[in-house]
Amino acid sequence: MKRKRLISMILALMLALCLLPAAMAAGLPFTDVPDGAWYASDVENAYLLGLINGKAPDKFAPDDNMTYAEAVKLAACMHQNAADGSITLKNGNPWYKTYVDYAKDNYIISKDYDWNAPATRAGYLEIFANALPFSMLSERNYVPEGGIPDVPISHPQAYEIYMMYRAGIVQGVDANFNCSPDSNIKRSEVAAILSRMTDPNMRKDFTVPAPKAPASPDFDYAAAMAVNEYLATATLPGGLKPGYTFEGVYDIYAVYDVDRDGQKELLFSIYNAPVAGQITAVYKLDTATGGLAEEYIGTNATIFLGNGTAICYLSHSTGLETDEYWPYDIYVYNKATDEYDYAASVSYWVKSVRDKDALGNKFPSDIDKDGDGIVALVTDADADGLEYLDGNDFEVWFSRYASESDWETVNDIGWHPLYQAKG
Ligand SMILES: [Ca+2]
Ligand SMILES: [Ca+2]
Repeated sequence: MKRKRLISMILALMLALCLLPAAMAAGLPFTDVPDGAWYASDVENAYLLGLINGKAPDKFAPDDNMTYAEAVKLAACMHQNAADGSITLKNGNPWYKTYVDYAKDNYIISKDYDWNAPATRAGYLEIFANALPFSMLSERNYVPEGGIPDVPISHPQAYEIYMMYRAGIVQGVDANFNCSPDSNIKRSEVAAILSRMTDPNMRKDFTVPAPKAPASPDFDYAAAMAVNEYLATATLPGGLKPGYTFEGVYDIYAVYDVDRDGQKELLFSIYNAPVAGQITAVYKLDTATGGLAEEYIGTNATIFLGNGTAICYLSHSTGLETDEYWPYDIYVYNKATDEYDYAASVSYWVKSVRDKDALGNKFPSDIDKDGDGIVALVTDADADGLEYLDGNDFEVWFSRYASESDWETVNDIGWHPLYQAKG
């Protein structure tokens, strides 16, 4: 908190002592930035800080669009300036290659864009939300999930767009806080974003109202309200309170079609909790009530495979295992009920850890046919009792849940931290 205030003060001093008087004396060289334009002070600020140039000595071209290549150059330079205090990046071949490489190396971007195409507002905000450390984009505005009317929670860039609203970097294109995510960003808007990102004094304070209830059940609305409820009361859909009062970035959420039925689900993974509350839960739209219904609940160490199998690593070992051979439950997605069913449990006995179990039974060397000192203990939901399996027998048994190729399909769930300014 103190440090943030200090940075603001330094910036304010810089502006007050040197930059602003110079600006007033010199003025902007641009003939196409009218004094009364909403973006005039932003252009002045961004230009004087060296963040953006004109398109010609006397033209800023405020209504022109910006390509993804130009956006990444700005983001890379802003990041380098914040990290090193100076900008040493130069053009490459093609000219934007050095900036793209820098942006990837520093986790500003994680994919390639259509570099010569004009950037959309959503694409631009996605890049710039990662151009400064999270701590320099801390939230100052209450923006409930779902509150930006044209950015539903399942929008691919929703997380970054909401972050930029909450940090006061953008406030939308109209009085209803619409974002217009698919329209192309203008250079005037770019100047405003650069100026507000660099100078916290330029950021905007506002509050976005709660989303309006839709006429008919809607996943995006139900998921957004569930996230808002968790942030407010640490309560999950159905009333489960897994952990502690929500206090910061510990828990994560995602919107993702994890069961691959063509519909997205809302996932929570909880870490800010006692061990029993450290869960991952999957919720689908309940079309009868318009709320959410639980589809899966297990530990927060669950891996969802693309074939519908979920491997749920348990929170405790049996004491006969190593980290490499940790016990897990297996769940299988049931298309008919649209829920995950418990299917089996697997634990291991690693002889080098203990050669007798808690009951004094000796390691079953007769079962360890391949002689590697490891046997699997398997419980099937539809069979009674524990069964020892070894080597190839275990591989054959396990293959009903996942083949080698199924492990290549592990869902890459785009988790995001849950955070929110207090409402
Ligand atoms: Ca789904
Ligand atoms: Ca073995």
